[in-house]
Amino acid sequence: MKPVVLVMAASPSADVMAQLEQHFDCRHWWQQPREQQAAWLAGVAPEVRGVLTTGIIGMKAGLLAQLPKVEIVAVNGIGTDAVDLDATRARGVQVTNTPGVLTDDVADLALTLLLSAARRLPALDAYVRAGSWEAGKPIASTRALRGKVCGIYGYGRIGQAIGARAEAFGMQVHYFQPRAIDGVPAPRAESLLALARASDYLVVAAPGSPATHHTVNAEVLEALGPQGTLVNIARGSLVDEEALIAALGAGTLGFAALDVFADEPRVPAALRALDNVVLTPHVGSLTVETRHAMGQLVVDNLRAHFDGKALLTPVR
Ligand code: 8YV
Repeated sequence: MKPVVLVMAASPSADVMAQLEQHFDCRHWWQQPREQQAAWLAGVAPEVRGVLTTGIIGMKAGLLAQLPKVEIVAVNGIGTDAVDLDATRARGVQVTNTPGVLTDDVADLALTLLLSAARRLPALDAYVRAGSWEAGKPIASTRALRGKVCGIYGYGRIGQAIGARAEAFGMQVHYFQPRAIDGVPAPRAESLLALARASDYLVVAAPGSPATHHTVNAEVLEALGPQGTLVNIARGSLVDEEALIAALGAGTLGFAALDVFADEPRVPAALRALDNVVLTPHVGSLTVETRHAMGQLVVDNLRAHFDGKALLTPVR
């Protein structure tokens, strides 16, 4: 008998979905109409042995408590901040994620956002669409990237991939994270505040956790300054969103380029109304290639677990 796996969200890869059906008895939560999801879940929960979830849905203690036979939670993403790891550990439930395979695409999106902010891409796009070019309306010059400081908050795999790309654009890379990294040429700032003071662009690439919650606060935003730009491709929880909206509105922060938000998919109307922002809907890893690779890693971890083999990418 195939193990019952609760699938919280579909993969865009048809091949991944076919493999899931081939190897597991899949129960698709995401296919249920919203108002029926709770009753449907109560019906399938007693048989569930594995869960496929996302970095955003994660695994809350409440859902875990409903799954008496669950053995493994496979996260289709790198972030595990939405998984109650204390609860999974207490139950002896294995957790896996998808490190490595999404690094390049997330770093590419960080640079896409940084460049969009630097060259004011949304305003230029609107200018052409509105016929302002033909009407001969003025266009403001933007600032070059070369020589500017790109501060990277969180200098792990993704942070370093962002650094390599920023250097290719002639930027100077500095970083901050609590633990210094040996053997990297980029200087480490003594604090996040010091990094913000030194940076023209501050890119957030640290994991979401209670320790990083709202660490990008009013003081850090003020230190980044009226000519500064905040880029966030990590988690909305790291940034005090109210302080960010206030700083952007007052012009004490120049610009923000954001892929992640405090309460996704809800983006505050006050943020959407600002013209010194560029906003994308949490799509750092959303390419055909990366979503396939992530889904494949999820399938491989689930198969390894149910075949009694070592997990490929366990979360410890
Ligand atoms: C995904 C992410 O969008 O990897 C992460 O932690 O936030 C993203 O790659 C998310 O997991 C949804 O699948």
